[in-house]
Amino acid sequence: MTDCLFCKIAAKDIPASIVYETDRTLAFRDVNPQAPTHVLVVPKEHYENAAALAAADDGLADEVLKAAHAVAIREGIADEGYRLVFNTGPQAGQSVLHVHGHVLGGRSLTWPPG
Ligand code: IU
Repeated sequence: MTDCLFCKIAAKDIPASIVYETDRTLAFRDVNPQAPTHVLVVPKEHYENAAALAAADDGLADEVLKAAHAVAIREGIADEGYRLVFNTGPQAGQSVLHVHGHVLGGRSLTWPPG
């Protein structure tokens, strides 16, 4: 998608702090981190949100989930625990319409979210 920020990051047309990559996924640091570790995991292919990714039915959602856990291991937060969040749609506050999982950790996280 030509006008999508995360498509441009996935294509390396816009720089990002990349922490993990596979053929079909990319993980990069959030520019406005909400925790000591705050990494976004995206499929390189454009899907608007988690619902659209889940409907893709080609194993890509599984790859994104595995990439998120690989990021947690690399960041050293897999054992202590981390949060994986997919804001989906306006009421959840999704602001970038290219599905992304937030991998958050490195501090104690409160619940419920705001
Ligand atoms: P959201 O779930 O759509 O609200 O999350 C979008 C995230 O994308 C948010 O945490 C932003 O800080 C982050 N982000 C980014 O990392 N780089 C950017 O250029 C832009 C947003 I715009």
